[in-house]
Amino acid sequence: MKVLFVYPSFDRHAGSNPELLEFVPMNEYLGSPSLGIASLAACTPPDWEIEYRDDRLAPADGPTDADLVALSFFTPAATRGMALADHFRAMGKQVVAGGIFPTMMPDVVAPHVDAVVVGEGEGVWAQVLADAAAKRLQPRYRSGPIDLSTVPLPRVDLYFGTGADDYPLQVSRGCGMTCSACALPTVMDPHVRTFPLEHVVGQLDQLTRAGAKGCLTEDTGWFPGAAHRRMSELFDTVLERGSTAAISYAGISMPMILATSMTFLAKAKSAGVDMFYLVGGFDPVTMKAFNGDAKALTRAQTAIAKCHDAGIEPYTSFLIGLDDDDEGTADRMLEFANRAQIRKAEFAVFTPYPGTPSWHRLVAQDRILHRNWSRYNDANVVFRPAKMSPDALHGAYISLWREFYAGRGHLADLPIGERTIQF
Ligand code: B12
Ligand code: SF4
Repeated sequence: MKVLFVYPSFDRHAGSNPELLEFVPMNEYLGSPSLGIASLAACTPPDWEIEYRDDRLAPADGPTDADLVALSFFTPAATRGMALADHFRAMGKQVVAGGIFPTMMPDVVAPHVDAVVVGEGEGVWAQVLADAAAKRLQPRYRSGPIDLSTVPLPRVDLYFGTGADDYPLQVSRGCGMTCSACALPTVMDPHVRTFPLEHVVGQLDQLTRAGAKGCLTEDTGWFPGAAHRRMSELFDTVLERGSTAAISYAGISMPMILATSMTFLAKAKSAGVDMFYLVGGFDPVTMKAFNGDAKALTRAQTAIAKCHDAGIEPYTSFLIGLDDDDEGTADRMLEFANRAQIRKAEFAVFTPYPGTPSWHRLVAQDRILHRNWSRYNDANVVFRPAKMSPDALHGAYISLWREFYAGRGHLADLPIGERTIQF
C-alpha cells in the first residue's frame, strides 16, 4: 500500500501583491511545511510506502500510483487543497484531509474528500490507513489531544532537499490563552502539553545532523509554566554540550519579552537564538500601542530595547486592521519602528481565520466580505474594518511595506536569510 502526502501551495505577501517586489528587499526564504505531514509519516506503519509532494515547489497534481492521497492544509492553502482533492478523486483516488482548516471547517472540506480528520492526526492515523486499505474510509475522524510522550520524532527528513530554510522545532502543543485571532487553543487544545525533553533534543539533533536550522515556533515557551521549563532545559542541554543550536528564529510577543528576565534572554542568545519573530496585534500591548495609549507605547519600546540589549534581532510583525485602527495607525507604527530602531519588519492585514474567536465575532456582526480562502493569508482584506474602508486598509498595508523599506535600502545588500522572512 502507498500513501501520497501533499502540502498544497498558497500565496504569500508578494504572491498576492506583486507590487511589493518593487520596493521591498526580497529574499527567497522558504518556510518549511508544518510538521503535520512529518508527524503522520512518523506514525505510518512500515508496510505503507510514503511519497511526499510540496505543491509550492512543483504542481502536485501529477499522476500517482498511491492508494491514498493525504492532504494537509491551513487556511491560506484551503482553496488549492480542496481543488487538489477534487482532482485526485476524479483520478479515482481515495482522499483524506487534515490540518488547521479541515479541523476548523470540516463541513466545508467534506464534499471534496472521502474523509476529514479533525484535530491532531496521530490518534486516528493507523485507523485511517486500515480503513483506506479496506476501502471503507469513514467520512469523519476525530482525534483528541495526544499524549506527547507517545509520539515518534517527526519525519522531517521527508522535507530535506526541498530547499526549506528552516523547520519547526516543537517544545509543546496547545495553549491556555485565548488570543482572539489565534487558532491554536481550538485546533490543538486549550492546555499546554510538553514533549519529553529527549524528544525535543531528538528533534534538534536530527536537524543538526542534516545541517538544517530549527525555528522555535510556539510562543508558549516564554510564559512561566511547563513549556517554559522545557525550552529552558533545551537551552541548558545545548549549553552543557558547549555548542549553540542552529535556530533561525523564536516566536514571541511583546508582553512575553517584557515578562522575560534579561538573564533568560541572555541564556537564549547563548544557546543560539539570534532572532525573534515578534508577532504583534494578538496581545494587549501592540493592540493599544499605536492608537494613543502612551503606556502601551512605552512598554512596546521597552520590549524592543530589551531585544537589542540581549543581542537578539527583533524581526517585528505589525498587524493592521484591528477594530481600534484608523487611517493614522500606519503612520504611528512607522514612527514607532523608526524610534525603536527596528531593522526588519513585516506588515500583515488582520485576518479573521475560520474558527477563531475573531471569526465568530465578525460573522455575527456580518462583517465577513467573502470566503475566498486563498485570500485569507494576511495579505488581503477579507472583512469590513471598523474605522476605515477595506481599500484604505489595504492601501495602509502596502504603504507600510513601502515606507518602512524606503529608508532601509541597505537591507538589499544583506545575505539571503538576513533580509525579510515569510515574504
Ligand atoms: C511553521 C508555520 C508556518 C510555516 C508553514 C505553514 C503551515 N502550513 O503551517 C510558514 C512559515 C510558511 C507559515 C506562514 C504563515 N503562517 Co504559519 N505557522 C506555522 C506554525 C508556527 C507551526 C506549524 C506546525 O508545524 N505545527 C505543528 C503541527 C504538528 O501541527 P498541524 O500542522 O496542525 O498538524 C497536526 C494536525 O493539524 C493534524 N494534521 C495536519 N495535517 C494533517 C493531514 C492529515 C491527512 C491528517 C490526518 C491530519 C493532519 O495532525 C497533525 C499532528 O497532530 C503555526 C503555529 C502552530 N503551532 O501550528 C503557524 C500558523 C499555522 N500560521 C498561521 C498563519 C496565519 C501564517 C501566515 C498566513 C501569516 C503569518 N504572518 O504567519 C503565513 C503564510 C502567508 C504569508 N502571508 O506569508 C496561523 C494559521 C491560521 C489558520 N487558521 O490557518 C498559525 C496557526 C499561527 C497562529 N497562531 O495563528 N507558517
Ligand atoms: S497567540 Fe500564542 S499565546 Fe495567544 S492563544 Fe495563540 S499560541 Fe496562545
